[in-house]
Amino acid sequence: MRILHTSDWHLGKNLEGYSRMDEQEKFLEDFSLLVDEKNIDMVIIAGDIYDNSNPPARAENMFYKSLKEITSNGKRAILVIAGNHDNPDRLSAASPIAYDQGIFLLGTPKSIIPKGQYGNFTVVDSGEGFLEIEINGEKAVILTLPYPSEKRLNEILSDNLEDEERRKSYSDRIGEIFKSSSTKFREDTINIAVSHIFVLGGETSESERPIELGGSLAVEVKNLPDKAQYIALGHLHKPQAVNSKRLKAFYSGSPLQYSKSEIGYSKLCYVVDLKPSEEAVVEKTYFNNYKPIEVWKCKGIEDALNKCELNKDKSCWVYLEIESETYISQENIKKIRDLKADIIEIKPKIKGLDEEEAAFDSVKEKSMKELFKDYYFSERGKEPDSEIMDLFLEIACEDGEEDETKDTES
Ligand SMILES: [Mn+2]
Repeated sequence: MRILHTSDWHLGKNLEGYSRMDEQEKFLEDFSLLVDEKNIDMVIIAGDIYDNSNPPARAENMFYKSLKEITSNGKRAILVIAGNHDNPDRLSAASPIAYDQGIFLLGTPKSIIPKGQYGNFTVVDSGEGFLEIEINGEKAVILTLPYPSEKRLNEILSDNLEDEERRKSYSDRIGEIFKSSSTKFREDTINIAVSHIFVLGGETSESERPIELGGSLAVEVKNLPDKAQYIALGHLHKPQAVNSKRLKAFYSGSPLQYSKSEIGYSKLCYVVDLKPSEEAVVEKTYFNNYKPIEVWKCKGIEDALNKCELNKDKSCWVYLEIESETYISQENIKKIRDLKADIIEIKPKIKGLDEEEAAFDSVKEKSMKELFKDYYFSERGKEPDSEIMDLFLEIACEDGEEDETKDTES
């Protein structure tokens, strides 16, 4: 059996207000071709399909369109689990029409795929946290753990565990779940697991919303299912293997660069060949990068203008850092933005001052209203209209009433 492991598509995501959906569409077109080329039996998407729980219609549309292409009328299985960015119920809501195509959309750790025929495949056994599927004469037992928030985790455990069990650390509780579902693994089956969790020791980027707060939602390597031949993970945006000599556990990472901390390496997915009781053969397959994120370090305004002129037709997102004696005038900011599209940020590097001092130096003489105007201009290349100005002043003048409710998981 040959599977393809990917994750963290984050469809609908913006980069500081700029939509990435054109790039995401290109990725999806390439991806459909790739699964054909590589003769993939089953595609596994390990969570964070969308960037948030209420994705734009265009993002949902491109997701369904590519699922349809990938599955090719139920000839190729697709297994999708929810990540911490997805709304689990919404993700699995399309199941009634997805099932016929051999597409499985799992929202929560409690989700169960009923036994039966799906497209060209048979789910011969299933329950909370696992399914056994027959694909072209081969059988695979798949442990499924969609993003286990503390709340969702308690929902599975609350029925049959004592208080003390429930107090166990998050990692141990995940370990218990895998231990119990691992009993479904057999010697005559392909044995794999899929989840969206943060494994302790993983290398993070700036574009993941942290799953763990203060480390409490991190999972230790010892709590992963060690009998699995391959563990397909989602959450970290840099592709990487979990640091373990025994396990083949991988983060595929996101298909696109979603922050400037993701510039230094290529994006990819894993193609994995599996046979019962044999070691998995894992191969990297790299994605195209249609619009890289770049940081341009410029010696001064002239240098910045030159770079923009030279690269004005290049497709890329740019963070401009300009060495300067003083802050950068609105006139120059406008010149730069007129020359080159998709400049995300223009940041002066003022000699002899650290960043904070520099920012303070240029702002201390101005009123809040002027500062907002400057900021708006630097971001949008135009002055804010009166409606936006009024709204800003209204908000800014409300005395420090902060929203205390913080959503840590959706
Ligand atoms: Mn993610």
